[in-house]
Amino acid sequence: MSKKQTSEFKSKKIDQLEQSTKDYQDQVMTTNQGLKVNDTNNSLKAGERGPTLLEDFLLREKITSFDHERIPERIVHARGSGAHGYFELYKSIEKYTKAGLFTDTKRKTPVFVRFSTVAGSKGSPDLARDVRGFAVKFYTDEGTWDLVGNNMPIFFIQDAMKFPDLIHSVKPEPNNEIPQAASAHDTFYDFVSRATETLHNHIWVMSDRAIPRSYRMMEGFGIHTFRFINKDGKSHFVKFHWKPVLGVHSVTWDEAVKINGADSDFHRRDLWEAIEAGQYPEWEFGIQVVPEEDEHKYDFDLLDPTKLIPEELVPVEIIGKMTLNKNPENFFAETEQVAFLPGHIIPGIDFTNDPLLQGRLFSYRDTQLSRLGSPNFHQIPINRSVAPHHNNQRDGHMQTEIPKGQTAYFPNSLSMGCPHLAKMAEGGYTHHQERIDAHKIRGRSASFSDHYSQPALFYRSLSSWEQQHVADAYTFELGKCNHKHIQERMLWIINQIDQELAKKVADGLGLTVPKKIDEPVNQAIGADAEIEKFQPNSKKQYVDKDSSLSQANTKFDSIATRQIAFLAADQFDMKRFEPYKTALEQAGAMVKIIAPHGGSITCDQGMKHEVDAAILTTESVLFDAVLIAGGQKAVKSLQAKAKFQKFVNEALKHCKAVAALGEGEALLKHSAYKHYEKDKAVFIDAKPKAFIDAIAQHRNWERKDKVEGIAV
Ligand code: HDE
Repeated sequence: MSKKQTSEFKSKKIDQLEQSTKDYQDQVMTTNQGLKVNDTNNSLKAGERGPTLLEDFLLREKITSFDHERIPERIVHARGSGAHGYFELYKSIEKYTKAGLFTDTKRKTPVFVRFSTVAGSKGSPDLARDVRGFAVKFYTDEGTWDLVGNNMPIFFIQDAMKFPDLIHSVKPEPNNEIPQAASAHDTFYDFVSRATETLHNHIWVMSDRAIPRSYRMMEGFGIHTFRFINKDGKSHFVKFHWKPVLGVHSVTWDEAVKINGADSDFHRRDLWEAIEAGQYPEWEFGIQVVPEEDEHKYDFDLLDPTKLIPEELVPVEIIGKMTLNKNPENFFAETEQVAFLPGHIIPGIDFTNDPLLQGRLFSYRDTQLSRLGSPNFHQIPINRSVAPHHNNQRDGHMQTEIPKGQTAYFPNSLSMGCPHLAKMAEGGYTHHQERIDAHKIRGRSASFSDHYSQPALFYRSLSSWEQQHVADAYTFELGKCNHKHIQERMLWIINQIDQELAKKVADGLGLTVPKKIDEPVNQAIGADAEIEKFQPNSKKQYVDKDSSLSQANTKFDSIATRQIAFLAADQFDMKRFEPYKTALEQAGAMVKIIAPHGGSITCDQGMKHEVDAAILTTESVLFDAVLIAGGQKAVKSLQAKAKFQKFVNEALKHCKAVAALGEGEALLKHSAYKHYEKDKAVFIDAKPKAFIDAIAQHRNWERKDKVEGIAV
């Protein structure tokens, strides 16, 4: 995280956007035609109590505009938040690619990023258990490149043909439109249990990755294998990675459920506020490169998007960094209208035959046509490339440019052949020449048929607390299903991934893991044969564990932007608080005063302190750590409101760092946690550094079993 004063880079994309930005300060109100308006409160009527007149063009303009101000929400990824920034290259990788942004270390390439959930509607809560979209638009000098990825390195399905089925199964059920932004329902598990290619992405969704602490604390992945092409035309396979500088951190499911109620914009607000505070989110950019000759070296197919390349096999090489340093000026104009297309590509990068990627190359342009309403969506300011565009495409709804000249075709002589074709030396895009000699078939490669090895690798690689969270998530999700045969089928399938996991889930559901799946419907749809095909012995173990898959191995070196609740009331002990406040803020954390009432409180030194939130308006789950004020009178006031005790209990239950100053220990003493004195993340009058180090650890999971019984 860099501070605002050290990073005020303004990109050429922002310069371009400023030309379309409108500022209404000190301006008189007008109609869209520039006519000055002196009354926008009353319609034109025949008499004060009479009917409104058809003549009222002011009413008509205002109401018509309002009537049409919604556009269709994205069919998936409807809920999202965006920000501007830039990409910097650490070192040239010209041996792999000729792409300018990856060879010119002097460039700062402007980007716009949109993070999203997948299943929920535009207004759904941020903390749904779901995959997160991580879409990056690079405005490069050679054209716009969109890397439209997710926060998980694999996808649910292998072929675009199944995407509508997947999405129909996870979206609210069609008869009653229930549930919103939730995968815990029958149709999803009916599908997942029958389309076992989904299992790998599915187990990631059961993990903590699906409930991030912040967009700023999650990884991003391009998922598909792409190609890099260097200036000699040589191709390498490549997978793209984003690694957050703050590390990968999540909340617990109990917190997620409560955050959704306490602040359903939790992630959106977090991103916005971090950027406004000058705590710019940063991700390092990494690549996994596989030489073409190694295409068939692995136990999985590089074209199969349900498989990752374990970092133990191919390490990620870090080559650059992305910084987000500017919030949008207008949500609709920028975040809503931005259109990402995997087909937006630049010289030096090319596609592979991954059948999911191939389908995406069609879908995204198609969907923008109904969402944004016209093939001219590239002219919307946020979508404009910084590289100039010239071609013979013309007209259509909302053409905002005025193409000059007599011709709109190629070849022509009347315009001297212009716009003329790019020569290779001028950077014309050419496709990698891959030799294809094949039968036209509707089918799938046998090399895609191992559905269990990588879910098992993922589960094996997790720490014990992460594994417990996965078991809890399966139990919760399946517990919400109403059909026993779906639950049992899922248990049978989880058992193929890990028997201990299946047993835990079965115990939670009050069921047993079935030995055989015997459903009448199986024969009809050929599912028995499918199950036979994917028996556990096909499970391979090409690596024992991959450390990059566990959040226990992430970074724990910063408390930048962490939210610290300081529970305080009038007459709190300022002398004890001051060194904490200074140390926490110097380390980049945000200290918020939570008091019995709003307005301000006065410390024992007679100074007034503005209250950030009255206890009534906030919740423990919105904070990363808790600091309890000292001072007899202040602590008495805190004890007089039961919600302060609940606040502390909840922080303890969620394994967060808690520090009490002086008399503040009384709140800990009365908490439901009896071992607080021996806990490595609970402090009484300790040095601020100890508290800071514990916050940087994110959570003290050693406490997990001891706080199971705390009822909050
Ligand atoms: Fe998408 N996806 N997707 N998807 N996707 C869309 O495009 C689609 C897939 C992803 O913030 C839609 O503009 C198909 C994989 C993100 O605006 C739509 C298939 C990955 C976003 C669409 C996939 C993604 C979308 C809806 C299977 C990760 C949000 C609105 C072949 C690599 C972008 C839109 C934003 C959005 C189709 C699979 C990521 C309908 C057909 C795999 C981050 O076109």
